Amino acid sequence: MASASTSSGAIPKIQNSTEHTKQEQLAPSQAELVKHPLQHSWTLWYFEPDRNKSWEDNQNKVSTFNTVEDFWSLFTHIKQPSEVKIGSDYSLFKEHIRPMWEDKANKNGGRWMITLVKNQRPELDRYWIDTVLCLIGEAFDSFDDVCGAVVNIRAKGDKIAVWTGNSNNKDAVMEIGRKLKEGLNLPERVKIQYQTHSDSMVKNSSNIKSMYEI
Ligand code: MGP
Repeated sequence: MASASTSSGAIPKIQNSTEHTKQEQLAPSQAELVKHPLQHSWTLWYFEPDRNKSWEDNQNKVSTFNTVEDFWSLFTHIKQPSEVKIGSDYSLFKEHIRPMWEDKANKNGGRWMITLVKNQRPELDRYWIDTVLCLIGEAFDSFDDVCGAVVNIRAKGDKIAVWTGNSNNKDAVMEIGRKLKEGLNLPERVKIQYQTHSDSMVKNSSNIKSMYEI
């Protein structure tokens, strides 16, 4: 940290109370305390793979935040996706939407999925944070259709998905897919697929025919 010196003016001269009002003197420290609000409150969930529990019971709420500062303090304290147990998931959803097909906000929806191959593990954390920033920074015009995002940490290849609320809102779905691809800096030749949750409920991800592709 740079050291403060009186000659540079970094340490302010003490003024008597007639020179400045009390409010002015308090202003700098109060400004430091003001947090920058996000448009929405978001909840981070962690799925811990435990065979003795149901899928739903393995979902644990980590924390809810609604300011930029609280987001960073949470995300710099938790383990990165590449550091957690294989079989785990992180999910970041708008508060009040549970990260599961059954939630009323998700049940008619689907997900844009980025499937990584095994040797892309070193890029996983960057892709995840860029996805999260697209969400909380509201990069999408069709933001109301966005429900949340999930990262699956898997030995067979990691996956990142953005979940949307209505798979029939084609314009919104396509806009979200295009912005996601841009936000992650994915080259044109890399394709991302949109699958409906109603298909995911009955098939595994590699056997599903995609509804859209970009
Ligand atoms: P997964 O964790 O989404 O992907 O689904 P994984 O492990 O890569 O497997 P694959 O099938 O995509 O190849 C694994 C399993 O978790 C599903 O088959 C379901 O049994 C369960 N599961 C996943 N999700 C997202 C849900 C959900 O929203 N609700 C419920 N009830 N079960 C789910």
